Amino acid sequence: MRALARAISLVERRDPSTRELFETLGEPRPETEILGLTGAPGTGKSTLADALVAWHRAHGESVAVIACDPNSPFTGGAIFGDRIRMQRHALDPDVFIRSMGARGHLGGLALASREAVRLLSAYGFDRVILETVGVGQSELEVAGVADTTLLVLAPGLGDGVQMIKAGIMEIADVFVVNKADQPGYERTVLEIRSMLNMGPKLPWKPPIVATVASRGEGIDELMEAVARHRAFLVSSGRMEARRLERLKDEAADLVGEWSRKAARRLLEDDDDLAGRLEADKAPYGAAESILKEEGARLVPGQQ
Ligand SMILES: Nc1nc2c(ncn2[C@@H]2O[C@H](COP(=O)(O)OP(=O)(O)OP(=O)(O)O)[C@@H](O)[C@H]2O)c(=O)[nH]1
Ligand SMILES: [Mg+2]
Repeated sequence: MRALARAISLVERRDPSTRELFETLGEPRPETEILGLTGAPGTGKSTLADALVAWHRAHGESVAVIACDPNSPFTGGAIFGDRIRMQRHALDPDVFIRSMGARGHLGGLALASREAVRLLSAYGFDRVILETVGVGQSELEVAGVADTTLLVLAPGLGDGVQMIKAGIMEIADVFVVNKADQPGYERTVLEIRSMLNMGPKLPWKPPIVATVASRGEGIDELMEAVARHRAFLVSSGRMEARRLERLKDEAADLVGEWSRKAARRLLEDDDDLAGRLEADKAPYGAAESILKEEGARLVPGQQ
């Protein structure tokens, strides 16, 4: 468990030494179910994650939760509110919970969470839950890591408008209307339903499930919806397709991560490049020549 935590810290720091590890570990085991939890702040994602952990443990499954915070540069797995909330699982060896911040660039958190999933899967966890805050770009990327993405909404937070704005409808495989004990819950369900009806007909119609996460209510129905989505992914061949898409995303993100770091170093060290920037008064020529002429040196460990 300690080695696992350390490996996740290396991944979070984007340490190049992890490459060796992943060349040995390969892809996550196909039987590991990866669940994404996203939604606006305060909708109850962490409370729901806690309820899901309890549900999985009651069904004899081991479960890991990674709380991704795109707004934090580096959490180092520090103890914060969510972990304290989940302390009832603290002594359970079949539960692993930690937070992860976003370091570096866009795509960094997606890469880190994908690699964390690989580690957790190799370690043997049956289920991995990725919680991300909000509905911005990096959260969408993290959602792309999951097999099934749950979009969590709560009544009275004006989420309907927010969803359309962020174009987030497409990433929801299951809609969760949490805080169903609060007034306005029927209205939120109606809003989602009418939005779904306005959109194009899709082969998977995302179900809407009501929960009261704080009391553990609706979790059976929710997990049933998740299982149905998974069965759909497998039977339609989308599971396989998603895995390849994810590898494409990862490869592109790695090109970004590697080349950005190395280019910054080259630009510091190379007087010709600096001279070029000063002459051009524009970045394009220097950027192009770095990619064309220094390609091999952009790969970590190749300079
Ligand atoms: N009434 C009610 N309150 C809930 C329910 N689920 C969560 N809450 C409360 O809503 C508040 C926010 O819950 P969190 O689980 O922290 O929400 P979150 O989405 O993780 O929030 P961020 O991590 O800040 O984005 C807490 O005070 C919870 O106790 C619910 O089903 N009903
Ligand atoms: Mg939370």
